[in-house]
Amino acid sequence: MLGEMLTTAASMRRHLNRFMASYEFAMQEVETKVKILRQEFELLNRPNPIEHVSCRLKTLESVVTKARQRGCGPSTDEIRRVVQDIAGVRVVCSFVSDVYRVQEMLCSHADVELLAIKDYIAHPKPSGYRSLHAIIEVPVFLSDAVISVPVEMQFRTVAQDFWACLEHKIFYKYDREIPAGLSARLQDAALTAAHLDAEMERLSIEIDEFAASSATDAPAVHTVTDASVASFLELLASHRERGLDAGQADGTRDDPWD
Ligand code: 0O2
Repeated sequence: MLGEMLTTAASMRRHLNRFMASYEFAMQEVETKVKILRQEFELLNRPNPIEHVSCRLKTLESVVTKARQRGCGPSTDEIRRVVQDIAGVRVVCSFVSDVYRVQEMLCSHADVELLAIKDYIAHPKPSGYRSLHAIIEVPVFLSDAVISVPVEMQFRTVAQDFWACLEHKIFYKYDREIPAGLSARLQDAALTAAHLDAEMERLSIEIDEFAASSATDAPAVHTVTDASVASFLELLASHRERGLDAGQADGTRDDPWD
């Protein structure tokens, strides 16, 4: 009897480890997507809309608590379907327009399925909370199977993030019952943050317009240095020389870099 229980417990542990690992892998996949996007902007010398990215995985205990609250049975398939924020990736952007742009870029990847969107920027929560949430599903390739794993993505501006992090701390400090006076001040602060976002975006647009009107040349791609252009030209010259040696004296041979 005891032996049977131990075997069951061991197999349950393996199953739960695998279940939680699938979220860890999905989270890493999504984080990599954000990092690649960010690096692409940097490499191409384009203004980077992503300020920072962070990830969090719920503990198994809080997954179980949430599953219970949602009336979920003890099946991991059911929990996967019902509790969709076990893995979370937060992307903090410079401006509100970037929030929507980055969300669209990431959610349009061929391997990403968008399950739900909650726009708390267009429709802030009564607390004042503003963020764009997307529940997505990504494939996770395991040794013997491919599984679709949901990840909750939160997209917000730096100002919205500052507000949400502080409010979150206060929320827990007051054991989820923030006094009315403090709530009202937090709502005011959320509005102030929204005004700040709007003003910073207006300023940024004006600065971009000014830069565009006074620009004399297209920005150089920073990885292509003068030295690397020079070495390419040398290679081209030596290629031409070899072409002549090989009997292409008429110079009609196609230039591979043209
Ligand atoms: P944590 O610790 O950040 O994970 P749910 O919360 O999932 O049961 P719902 O309606 O599906 O309910 O989720 P919702 O409202 O979209 O919120 C999901 C997450 O958004 C929360 O996760 C918070 O991270 C964040 N959030 C939502 N509302 C507020 C708010 O008023 N203030 C702050 N600071 N954050 C908020 P968790 O699991 O609650 O917390």
